[in-house]
Amino acid sequence: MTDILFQPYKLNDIISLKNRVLMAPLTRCMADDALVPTDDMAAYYARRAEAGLIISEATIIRPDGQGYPNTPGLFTPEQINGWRKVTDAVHNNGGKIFAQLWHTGRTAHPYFYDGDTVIAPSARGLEGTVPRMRELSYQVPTPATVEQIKQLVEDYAQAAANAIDAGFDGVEIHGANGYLIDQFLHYDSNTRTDQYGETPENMSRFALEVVDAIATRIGHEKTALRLSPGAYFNMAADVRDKAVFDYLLPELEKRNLAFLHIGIFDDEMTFEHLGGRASDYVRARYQKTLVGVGGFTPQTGATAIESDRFDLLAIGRPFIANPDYIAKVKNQQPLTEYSEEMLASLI
Ligand code: FNR
Ligand code: 8K6
Repeated sequence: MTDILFQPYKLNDIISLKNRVLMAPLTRCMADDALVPTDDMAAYYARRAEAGLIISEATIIRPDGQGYPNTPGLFTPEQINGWRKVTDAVHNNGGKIFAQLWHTGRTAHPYFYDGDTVIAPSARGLEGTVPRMRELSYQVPTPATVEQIKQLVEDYAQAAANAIDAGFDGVEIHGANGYLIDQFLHYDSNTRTDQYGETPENMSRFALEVVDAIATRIGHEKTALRLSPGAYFNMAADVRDKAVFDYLLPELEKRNLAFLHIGIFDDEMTFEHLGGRASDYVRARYQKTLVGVGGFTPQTGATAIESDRFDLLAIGRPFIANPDYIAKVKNQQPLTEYSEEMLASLI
C-alpha cells in the first residue's frame, strides 16, 4: 500500500503540499549558453506538477559557482525571466516548486566563467576531471578570505531573493554532495584555522550564515536545506565529521526551516562513523520535517514514512523516466525503468 504518499502535508503556516512525494533536484545541463532556462525546461517541469513539491535542478548563484556545462543560473535578469516561465507553467498545472541554490566550490572550473580562480574553504583539490568534460582537470582551489566568505553569504541571499522574484515557492540550499557548503562541513576539504575551520562550531558557521541570511531575506518558511553528513560524492569521509553534524543539526532545528533533505544517491549506504544510514543518523538528531531519498520505490518509500524514518519522500531517477510518476503510482501502473541514455533529452 502506498496511500500514505498521497496524504497532504503541511510544511508550515504558509506552505501546504498536496502529497508527500517530492521531485528530487536533478541536474540536466539543458539551460542555454547564457544559463537561462528554456521553454523545453518549462514544459519538462510542468509535466511533473503532480508532485507535492518539485525541487529544481541545482542552479548556480553566481558565475564562479559553475562546474558543469549549461547548468542554469539565478543571477541575471534573463535567468530570472527564464525561471519565471518555469514557475508559471508549474503553477498553472497546480504544482509547487522550490529552487535549489548551488555553488560548486572546489569542483567549479574556470572553463565555464571569466577568471582563473576556483574558490573553496581550503587549498584541497579533488583528483580527476569534470564529469562529461573529461579534458578538464579539477584545479587546486584558492581558500576564500573572510571578506570573500561574507560576499558568498550575500550572494546566496540575493539568489534566494531572485528565486522569489522568479516565482519560486521557496528555495532549497544545496549543502550536500561535496559542493561549496558541504566543503566547509567536512575535514577532507576544510583545513582552515580561522573562525570557519577546525572545530564543529566553526565548520558549521558558513552553512548557518547562509541559512540565516536567506531566512532573513525570504522567510524561514520558504527556506530548506539539503545536507550530506555521510561523505560519499566529491568528498572523503573523516570520522571527525560526525561531531560537526552533531553540532549543526540541533542548531538547524532551532531555525524552523521548511524542511531538511538528505543528500544521497542510495539510502541503503551505511557510514561506520555515523552508526549506519545517513537518514537514520539525522532523524535521531533532528525532529522536524525530514525528506528521505535514494533508491526508493513507492512501496519502500511508503514503508519508510509509515515507520517514521522520514516525513516526505523525494524521487529522482524514476521521475526522469516517468513524467507521470504520481499518476502511475496512484493508478498502480508499471513504471518505466530509468536509464542513463534518458539524460540526453528532456521528456
Ligand atoms: C542528481 N542528484 C542531484 N542532487 C542535488 O542535490 N542536486 C542536483 O542537481 C542533482 N542532480 C542529479 C542529476 C542526476 C542525473 C542524478 C541521477 C542525480 C541526486 C538526486 O537528487 C537524488 O538524491 C538521487 O538521484 C537519488 O534518488 P533516486 O534517483 O534514487 O530516487
Ligand atoms: C549535482 C550535479 C550532478 C551532475 C550530474 C550527475 C550525474 C549523475 C549520474 C548518476 C551517477 C551516480 C553516482 C553516484 C555517486 C555515488 C558515489 C559512491
